[in-house]
Amino acid sequence: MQEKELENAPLRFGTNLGMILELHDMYQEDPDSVSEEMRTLFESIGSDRSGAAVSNMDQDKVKGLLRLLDNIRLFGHLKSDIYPVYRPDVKNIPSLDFEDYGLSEDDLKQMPASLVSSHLEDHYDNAYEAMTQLYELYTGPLAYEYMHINDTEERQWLKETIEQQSPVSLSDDEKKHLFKTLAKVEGFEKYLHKNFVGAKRFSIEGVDSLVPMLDHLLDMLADEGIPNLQIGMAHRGRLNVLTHILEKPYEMMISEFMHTDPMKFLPEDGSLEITQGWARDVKYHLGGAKTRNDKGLEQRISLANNPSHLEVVGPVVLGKTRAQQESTDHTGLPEQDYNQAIAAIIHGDAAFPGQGIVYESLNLGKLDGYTTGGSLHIIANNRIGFTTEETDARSTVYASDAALGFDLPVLHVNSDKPEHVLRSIEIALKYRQKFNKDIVIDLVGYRRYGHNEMDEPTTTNPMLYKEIKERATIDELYGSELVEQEIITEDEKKQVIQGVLDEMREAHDKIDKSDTNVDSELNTPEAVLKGHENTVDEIGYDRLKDINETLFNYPEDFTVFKKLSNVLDRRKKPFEDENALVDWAHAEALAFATINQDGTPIRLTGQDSERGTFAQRHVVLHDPDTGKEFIPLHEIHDVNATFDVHNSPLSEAAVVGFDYGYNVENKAALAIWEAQYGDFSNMAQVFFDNFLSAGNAKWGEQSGMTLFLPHGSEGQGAEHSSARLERYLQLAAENNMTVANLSSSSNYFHLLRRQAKYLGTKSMKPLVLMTPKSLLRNQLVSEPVNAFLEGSFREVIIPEYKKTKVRKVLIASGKMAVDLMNAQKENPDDSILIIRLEQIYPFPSEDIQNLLSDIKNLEEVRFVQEEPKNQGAYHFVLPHLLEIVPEKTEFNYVGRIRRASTAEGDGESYKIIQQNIIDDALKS
Ligand SMILES: Cc1ncc(C[n+]2csc(CCOP(=O)(O)OP(=O)(O)O)c2C)c(N)n1
Repeated sequence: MQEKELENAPLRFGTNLGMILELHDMYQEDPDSVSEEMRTLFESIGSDRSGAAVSNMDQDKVKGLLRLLDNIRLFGHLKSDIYPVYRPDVKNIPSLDFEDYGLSEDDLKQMPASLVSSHLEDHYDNAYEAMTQLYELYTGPLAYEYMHINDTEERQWLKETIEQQSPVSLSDDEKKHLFKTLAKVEGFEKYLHKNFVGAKRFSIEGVDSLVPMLDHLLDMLADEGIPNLQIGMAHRGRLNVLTHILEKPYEMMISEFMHTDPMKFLPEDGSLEITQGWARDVKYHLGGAKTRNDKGLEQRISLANNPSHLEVVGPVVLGKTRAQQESTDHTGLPEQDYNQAIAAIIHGDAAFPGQGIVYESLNLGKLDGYTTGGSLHIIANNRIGFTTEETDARSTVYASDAALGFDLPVLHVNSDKPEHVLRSIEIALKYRQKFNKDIVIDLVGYRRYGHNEMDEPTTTNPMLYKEIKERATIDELYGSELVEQEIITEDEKKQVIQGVLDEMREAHDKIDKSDTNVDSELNTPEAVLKGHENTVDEIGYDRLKDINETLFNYPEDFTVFKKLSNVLDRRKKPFEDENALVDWAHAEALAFATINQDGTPIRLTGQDSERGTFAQRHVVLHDPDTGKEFIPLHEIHDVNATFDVHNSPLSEAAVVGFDYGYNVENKAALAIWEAQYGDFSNMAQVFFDNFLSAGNAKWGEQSGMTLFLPHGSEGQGAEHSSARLERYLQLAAENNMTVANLSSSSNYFHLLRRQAKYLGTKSMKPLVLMTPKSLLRNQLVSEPVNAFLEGSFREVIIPEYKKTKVRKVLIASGKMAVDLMNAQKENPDDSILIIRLEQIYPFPSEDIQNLLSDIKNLEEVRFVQEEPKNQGAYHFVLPHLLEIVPEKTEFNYVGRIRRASTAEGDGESYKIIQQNIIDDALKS
């Protein structure tokens, strides 16, 4: 016991060494003044167990040694050999020279090795030898930052793993394999550089050992029985990873440089899946998936499609990983197996500290709804971003420093020391497997060329490039090391390097230059154009009633909070009284239940989505006495699909990216993200612009992600009024999504069911739904049960009308439509017909045109909206309406004027302005 506590001492007290030393002083004065644990420690320092020498030793020397050891572990990385070129000038680093700790070589030689570390004691005769060894370990080409970690077990484990590792060394065969891999990585870039002069490829050179690192990761994943690797990365080195990790054939890659058809060379065995959209994308954004079987386990390696926007693919990859880890074919919550998949996210050194999405994504790491059991983060650190050097790129010493705040270990490794690079990924994976947490590897290298291969970096970064230009490439460096070690001969080295170039030449020669692959039509596929049909859905009364009853099957030992119980009990009424109505949230619960029954798993996330921002949903109940949770939807009969719901962290971007990725991987699931207020969704704009709306066209990446965006001007000011409907409508084209703003609870029910029906088909597409706020409880939106039993989604809701009476048709959506209906109810006027535009995109031209041509005395069509004229749907619907409004019929806009802000900041002004719009619209 005593022995163990002594062994752990330097690490367990970590950065609190100063405090320990103070306690030691107290102990010397009065042993009872410190805790028992401390007493045990201090007694053992003074005991014979550490050698009689220690008991007689000057206590200050012992303290000096403990301080030095602590500092080696804490700050060794600052003096480490992790920079192949251009060592930064880091000032005011704590000294790690023993003399500065009041110690001489002789002093250290008098002390036992066990004082340095228990596991070094058998290997070294004294503290001097052990300390020197420790110093070399912590300041070598692989350096460590872990002393900041709060969890003692983790810190202890890392310390032992780091300090007890065998020396970095490979067998001769492993060295040869590593050399060959590096030769391929380099040869690939060199061949393209020479043969496609000036073509952008974002060469990996300088951080080449990323590829052997990933290759080694695959070996280890096979040993661990993890079949899926999800990779996310930007442009840098991507072509190399595609070629050497996903084994995209050289012929395919070279075809892309020649603008010939790469698909001709797609392996026939189906092991490589490459999708492409009809609009296509540049080659360094394309992903793919490869099934490999050469590591002793069938492995699927996916590289996510990626837009230019740096780092945004990170959460997408996390979502994809989570989807692969979950089984969703049973009732209740999904079951997650961390060993089904792992994410490896490769970052840029300028982008990692610069882009906030990285921070948002790291924050997902330990959260119930988002964890993937730990991801591997690798910073491909070439020490420059475009032309910006580190001193202008970040305020911290390392590119990785943001990770420290998340209690993550960071391993810094010199990219030109490939054997250490392999060791780094070994430690990283072990840590992930042990603690199910993220870990960061900072792979420190350089960038051989400019940002792309056309740039001349000496123009802007002369001192850095002076060193880089003198640096030999890694195949040469490592090959020469092997020659020196007599593992290969100089001739063999040359042959391997030349062999890669020959192989690429052979592939190049197979490509027919005239076989051009230029498509200027870019036709949208039929299945996409076909879209979603509104077929009649027969639910049946008994089925819905059974669902509704089951929602109240609380467990016997579960108490529902009284106030809430009264609210929920109202949901019994519509099945007891035909005049009682099903409101929005009730309709949603019924939709979720039937969708689950039809076999579709559901995942709903968003800030406070379990309760609902407007206290409307209550999909998770909490026992007020025990705090226990209960999800009534898990009680529904005959369900073989999960219902999962999570309150999200206060992020929009990362969580949207995550759920987009989730749905891309698990296309059969209804993945819904809900904004707290739609206004905040623009924090995730990049995901709507670059993935949701365009992913299918660019990459053939289909998603059926659903967005719930509370929308509506209700006098709450500029920031609780608008989900920026206009943004989605501007992105809408080629049937790429559905955009809707509803005013009926049954229509909501049917739209969710329609969305679910198309999941997993070629016609699946995202749904962007403006959801209500005050309308959640508005009687005009609620409907009786029979509206749910049989029917289909209505893109336009046209009430009954008297053909000969109608003079004016008003078209409005959502809250505006309901406000108009409300006003008309008070002052009925059958010359004015209000039609509700529920689906704005695809625009239901035909339905509206049929109506307009049915009304013989039609004088005017008014489009009425609550959003300012430059916002909302107006600009989108205008050309559609102008096409279908009959020639002699007047067309007018009724609504707010053009405004810079979304809504009035003052509730009283809002009321007056809104009333004016209603009055104007209903003017006969
Ligand atoms: C969000 C975003 N902002 C700006 C850019 C333009 N850009 C492309 S690469 C690059 C530098 C990236 O540097 P780093 O992260 O170090 O990666 P490297 O290219 O050096 O591998 C910049 C600024 C971008 N692609 N994405």
